[in-house]
Amino acid sequence: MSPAINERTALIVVDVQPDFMPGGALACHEGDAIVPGIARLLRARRFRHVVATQDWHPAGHASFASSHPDTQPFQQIALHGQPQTLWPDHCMQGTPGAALHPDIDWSAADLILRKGSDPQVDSYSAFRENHGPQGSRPATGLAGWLRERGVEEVLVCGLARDVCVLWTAQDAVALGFRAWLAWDLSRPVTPDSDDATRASLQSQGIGVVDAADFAIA
Ligand code: VGL
Ligand code: ZN
Repeated sequence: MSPAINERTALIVVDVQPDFMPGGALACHEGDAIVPGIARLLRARRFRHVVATQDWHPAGHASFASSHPDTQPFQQIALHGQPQTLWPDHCMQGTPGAALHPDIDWSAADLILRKGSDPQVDSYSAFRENHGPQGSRPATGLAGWLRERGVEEVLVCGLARDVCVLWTAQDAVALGFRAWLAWDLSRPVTPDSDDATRASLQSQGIGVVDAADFAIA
């Protein structure tokens, strides 16, 4: 099955930013391979509602290994009582690596949603931040934005497949939307994560599609 793309479907393009490209501060495996396909998809204007997210951290962000003494990138620590992977410094506000990818024409994006700007809290999902000091996951407002526009179904693509794309699709379902992940328009930050990602998607009722399944002539 693939999504019936209509006025109740939104496309969510997650974190397609230079820092997640090969050679970038937090490179995704083959992250650049998705850029032409996403550029085509936006150019085709198939979607009535398009959201682009932008990872957008202040210097000294709590998700950076450099903010915690005696830690290394990709190590896990406990933060606000939850496991937190520490990352290299990335997507620092206003830097070229944090820009929306310059090879994509973003004109079709109705909403550009920045996330991760709370210095103490990471934010993978487009819908809710990670756990904060209060224990809850603060909403970004995206669910309300989509609902007020009548959206019932989301198609998620971008980076990273095993982190922000996955969390966004999972939250979409938890918040009552149908969700699909565009597999060939996403790439992981951890190369051997695909089996675990597919298992999570399947167990949560998130469909997997390729761009060809909703192809544009
Ligand atoms: C992401 C790790 C840290 C992502 C963002 O976009 O998947 N991953 N910040
Ligand atoms: Zn980040």
